[in-house]
Amino acid sequence: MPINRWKPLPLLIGAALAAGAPPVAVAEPAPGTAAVADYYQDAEGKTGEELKTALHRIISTGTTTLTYDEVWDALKVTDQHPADAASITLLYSGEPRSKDSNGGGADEWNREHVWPKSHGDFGTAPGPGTDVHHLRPTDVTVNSERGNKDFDLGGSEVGEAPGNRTDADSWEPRDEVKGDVARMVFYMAVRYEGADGFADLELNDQVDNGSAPYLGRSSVLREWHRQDPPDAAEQRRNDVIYERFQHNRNPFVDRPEWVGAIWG
Ligand SMILES: [Ca+2]
Ligand SMILES: [Ca+2]
Repeated sequence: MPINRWKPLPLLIGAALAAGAPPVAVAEPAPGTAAVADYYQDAEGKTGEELKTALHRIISTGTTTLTYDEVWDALKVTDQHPADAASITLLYSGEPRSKDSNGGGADEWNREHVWPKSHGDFGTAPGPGTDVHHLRPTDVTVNSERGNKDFDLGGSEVGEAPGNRTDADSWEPRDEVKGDVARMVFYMAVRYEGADGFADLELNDQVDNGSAPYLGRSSVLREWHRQDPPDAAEQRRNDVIYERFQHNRNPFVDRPEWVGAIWG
């Protein structure tokens, strides 16, 4: 991995300088910021189930869990439109929408669970249903159209979100967020392992998973991860969640090679 991939936040560069630390970590692999240089220490050198277990422990430790109500305010920060501070970016269309336009109307925005909450029946109690690593702003009716479908290729184009496709049993996001969606799903499979009364969420290679705690198709998601690697905006979102809200990170945004190391 190139070590200059990361663009640390100016704030953290300043903090690192003040602490006498070098402004940019040069160790391989480069972490997101100087503040997370040790974050993945216990996962280094591991693969397979051992890596998954180590990452689960890392991303479940010292975290803050939001309420479903707090998710609104978090998304207004994590998904703020880059050119309009009064708007969020809709995940599936990429378009801006006013932050205040979230009253439930057909052309307002709401909180899409990229891992559908019925897949494992976790609802919106604090836990997987409020985890902003996979919660994103979407148009209300586009959210309904996605429903709880698994991810797969194909179908007809979604009218209100061009580039996305859907049929009776699957949803294909537009190319720009295919990898983002895949990495959110990978995060959920590692973060939730059957603790605190919630189901153990896992990938499989099917559609039509219904209310089982599975989401597919894993082969397609891995391909999307390769086609659409993390960009600066996705890395920045991960940083903001870590620094300001949940104090945990999506390892697959930071270390894309760990997808293959766990799932082949
Ligand atoms: Ca992307
Ligand atoms: Ca799991």
